[in-house]
Amino acid sequence: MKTLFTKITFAGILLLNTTILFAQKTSPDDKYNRQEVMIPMRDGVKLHTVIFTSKNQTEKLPFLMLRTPYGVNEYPSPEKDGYIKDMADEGYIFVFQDIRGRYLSGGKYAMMRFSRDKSNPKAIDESSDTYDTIDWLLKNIPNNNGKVGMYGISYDGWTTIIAASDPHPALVAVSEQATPSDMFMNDDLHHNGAFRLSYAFEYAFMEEISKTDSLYQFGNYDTYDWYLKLGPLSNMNKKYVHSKLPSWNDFTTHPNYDAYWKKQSLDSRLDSPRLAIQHVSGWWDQEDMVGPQDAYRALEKHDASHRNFIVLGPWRHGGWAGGDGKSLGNIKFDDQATAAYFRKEIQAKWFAWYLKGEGDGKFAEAISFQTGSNQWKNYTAWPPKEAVAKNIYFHANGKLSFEKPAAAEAKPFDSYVSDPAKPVPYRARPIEETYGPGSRWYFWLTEDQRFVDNRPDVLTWQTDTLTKDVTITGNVAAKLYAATSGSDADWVVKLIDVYPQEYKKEPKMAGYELMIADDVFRGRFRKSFSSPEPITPGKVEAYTIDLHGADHVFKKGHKIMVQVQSTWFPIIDRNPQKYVPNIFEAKASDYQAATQKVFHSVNFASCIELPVVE
Ligand code: PG9
Repeated sequence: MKTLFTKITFAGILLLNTTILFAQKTSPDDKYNRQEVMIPMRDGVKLHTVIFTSKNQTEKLPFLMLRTPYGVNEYPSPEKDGYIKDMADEGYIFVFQDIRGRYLSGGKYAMMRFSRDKSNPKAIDESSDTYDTIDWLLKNIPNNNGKVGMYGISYDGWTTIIAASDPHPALVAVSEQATPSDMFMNDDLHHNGAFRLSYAFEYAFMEEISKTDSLYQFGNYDTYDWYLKLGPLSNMNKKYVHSKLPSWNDFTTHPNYDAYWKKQSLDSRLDSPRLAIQHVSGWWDQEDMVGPQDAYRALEKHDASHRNFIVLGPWRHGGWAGGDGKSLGNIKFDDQATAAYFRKEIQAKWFAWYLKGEGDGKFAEAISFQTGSNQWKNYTAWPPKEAVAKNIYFHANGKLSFEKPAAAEAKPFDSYVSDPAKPVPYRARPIEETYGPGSRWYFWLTEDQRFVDNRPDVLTWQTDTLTKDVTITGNVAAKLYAATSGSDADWVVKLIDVYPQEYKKEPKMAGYELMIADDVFRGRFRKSFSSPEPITPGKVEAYTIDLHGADHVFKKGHKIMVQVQSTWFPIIDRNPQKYVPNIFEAKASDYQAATQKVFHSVNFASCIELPVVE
């Protein structure tokens, strides 16, 4: 993404059908000179690049580069861009590039292009394009100090880490922020094999229908209705996009975790950190929360020279790039400017040290803004070793407790009917187009979960009022024992912090239900993500669902809640609940209601594994 902030304005730009919001590219009071160049790559394709050099440059400076599919032509002079202002004040040579096939660059675009065949010297990929660009910059832009850093959010975070996986020797430090790591397991396109329908479709359309970003015209403000009326996924090509979106076509032909997804994943592309790498992730990142945690974990295994670091904060996707970060949606962080702090104290100091040798070079292995207590913490490892795994169990009568269910419990399960004809909305309707005007997409993970409390197809368990703080720092997982009357099922699990019913600190937040960790699991993949299998109707199966990292204090006086449901629409497509080999080819008649049972008995003790710090 350009940054979240420009993406919000992106809708405005489209509505005006013009770029007048940023029409003035330079102004006399700018602190930087701007030049636009077309840099040749090894296969002859030229990439459009905007370079800003300081008007008062007195010493040799390093480059700071960002490569993006979202168009760089309107980027303002760096001191006017809040995301990098702190660094602009310090002085760098800033480089912004349209990646191959996007906006003003030549060549053909491929969404998350695969790595090249290195035996072919003319073969290209994002790392070779970065390499060729750096080579050109070092030779053609005077007064550089021979060092390059890269940064960027999301797609731009991905181009950053891909550059770092096969780097030019001058690339010495990167800050990858919200990179996706594995589009089948986490991040934008799927979670645990469940397809992120609305995001995947709207993003593929935005990037692939033309060289510049464009929104799909739904003609229906509440896209919940539109996606429901769409019916089976095969209607997308039949009725609407007629096979024009290469990525959508790939989604439909790769419904399982096959070589296509494995080749694309970072796991298969990262070995050891070859330069200093900072990973940045937001606790409520609605697009790529897991990617940086995953990339950090993959590299950390081989980080002999201590060059791999992670920063975790209370942010939405890219939320650290602008604004002060004192709040997110309805959630406030005790007046702490978390985003401004990141930019000045973490991001700027990181690059100052690695690119200019300024500062003390002391960076904690993991820096986290712990939510609930609202404090910055430094850890020597992520997840920290101090946390002890402790299960919090589901019980009859909607109770949740650290005690295991006893033999005597009355009812061994709770149940609900999940009907694909009436799926649970993932956020309160209307569900505006993801990047459409007035969209509340950016904050949905912090939305009050009371909006589904009264639904018969959402189960809830909660603790008594906590008599002391419960701190969780590390990875959270759900262990679900569940059965379905169908032959496939999705399981959505949400770990929630319930605010006190009387909340003097902020009365309108009384009783608020804030998601702390959550995810969906597509039942067919319980044994293997590559070879799905039907579920035997009625059979109790065990599901382990990774709910990823959290650093949160459930405060004394709050309650801990868990919700389970089987639809989360339309961010997740509807599971037909009748097993079909490829859901993209399911017929309307395959979509069937099913009775779901979630067990809480001695033998089938569903629980959430919490990383508790005493
Ligand atoms: N989340 C966006 C994205 C990244 C990579 C692939 C597909 C989508 C983004 O904000 O760039």
